[in-house]
Amino acid sequence: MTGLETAAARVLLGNWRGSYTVPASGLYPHQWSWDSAFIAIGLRHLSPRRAQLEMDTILSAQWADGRLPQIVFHSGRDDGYSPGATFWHSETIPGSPAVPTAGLIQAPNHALAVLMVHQADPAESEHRRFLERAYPRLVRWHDYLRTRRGGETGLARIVHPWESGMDNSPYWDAALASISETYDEDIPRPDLLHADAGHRPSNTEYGKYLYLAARYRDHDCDDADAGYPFQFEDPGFNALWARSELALSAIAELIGEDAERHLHECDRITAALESLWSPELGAYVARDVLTGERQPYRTVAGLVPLLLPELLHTSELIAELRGPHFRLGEVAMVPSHDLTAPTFDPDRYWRGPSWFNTAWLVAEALYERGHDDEARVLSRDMDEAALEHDFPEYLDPYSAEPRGTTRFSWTAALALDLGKRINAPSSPHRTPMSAVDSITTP
Ligand code: 2M8
Repeated sequence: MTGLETAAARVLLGNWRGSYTVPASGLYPHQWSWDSAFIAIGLRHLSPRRAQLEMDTILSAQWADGRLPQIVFHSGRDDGYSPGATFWHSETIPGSPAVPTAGLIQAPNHALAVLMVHQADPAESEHRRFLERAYPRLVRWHDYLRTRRGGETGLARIVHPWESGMDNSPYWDAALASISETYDEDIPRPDLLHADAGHRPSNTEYGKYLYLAARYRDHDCDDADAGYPFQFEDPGFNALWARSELALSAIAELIGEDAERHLHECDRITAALESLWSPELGAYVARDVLTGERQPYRTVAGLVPLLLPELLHTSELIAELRGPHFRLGEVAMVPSHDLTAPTFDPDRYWRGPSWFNTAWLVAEALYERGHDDEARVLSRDMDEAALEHDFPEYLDPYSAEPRGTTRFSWTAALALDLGKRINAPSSPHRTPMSAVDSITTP
């Protein structure tokens, strides 16, 4: 094993909790939805069975209406995270699963992860009927997005910044500012015990986050609260949905189900994404469903549609990535926000720093489109920063200095995945579990 593989395996083993992986042991001590899918993509190289279990565990927290929850609180306790199991009281909400969860959702990257986990060891996957188990759950998850979250444009809407996974993106600034209410109880910030306040969302933002989450919870998370004040169509979220439909078509093909319907869905969502294209910015942007306004910001979410084979504005997006706003190859990985915007902040969470999951998505898209050298540059950036700074959550794009917490699971998983596939395509596809078992966690 290389140094990166050994170190990444240590992080993933240290954050493993028997049937799932926490994103980081102090800051995020539960199972997060899109984190699990990203983590499984790396974990498959170490142990395809563990990666399958990771996905089985998140899929088994599905609600009766098909949603996959943002967070699963397996311990049933808050464990120093806010808002936790006590805030959500999901056991009182009709349709919630037996395990306590949050009521919100996160971006749908799960079918993509399930397919990649299967591909790591098809024989083992077939033996355990992994795809047969996952497929109906993934179909119900996507049905939830289409029927409960779908709107006139054909895209799915998110009802909370947390659902985008990019919590304090400038996309949400105007909508949050127009909400006069805030959470009227104390705003707990246990996160600040684990990360610098200057790297995290502000208290004002947290007041709005908790107000919106409490309101959603108090309407039984039923998506039928007509006056609900935050509803957005996000390009990253919808692009992952379309890409996951493509993965579902491959899964359906493998198990003898109808693959065509998923290809059509992928095409339908890809076409619908055009309503988020901003000709002025030359970028895909988020749209406020309540005002109809497209948000005037370039963010990394607007680059995620590059993952879609039939995307209309591919060349513009690649030019955007290479140009002054994102400076591919000149700064560390891919900044989460336009480097030239007055709202850019190199330190603060999703308002500028470079993240490993979005670098992976962009590298994957570049690689698939034949831009191997640029994909490798991203992969090398990820490897170097991951090893040098103990797997940081995110980076200042200019200095490549770490921000947020460390020993962060998707950083380890995705650096490992790209390192294996893109940086070293001739190396063996996966490491036997015996090699992993010989590594002791600190
Ligand atoms: C961050 O979000 C959580 C809320 O979901 C938080 O700040 O407490 C985001 O970076 C999100 O994308 C990620 O899934 C989560 C766990 O890593 O942390």
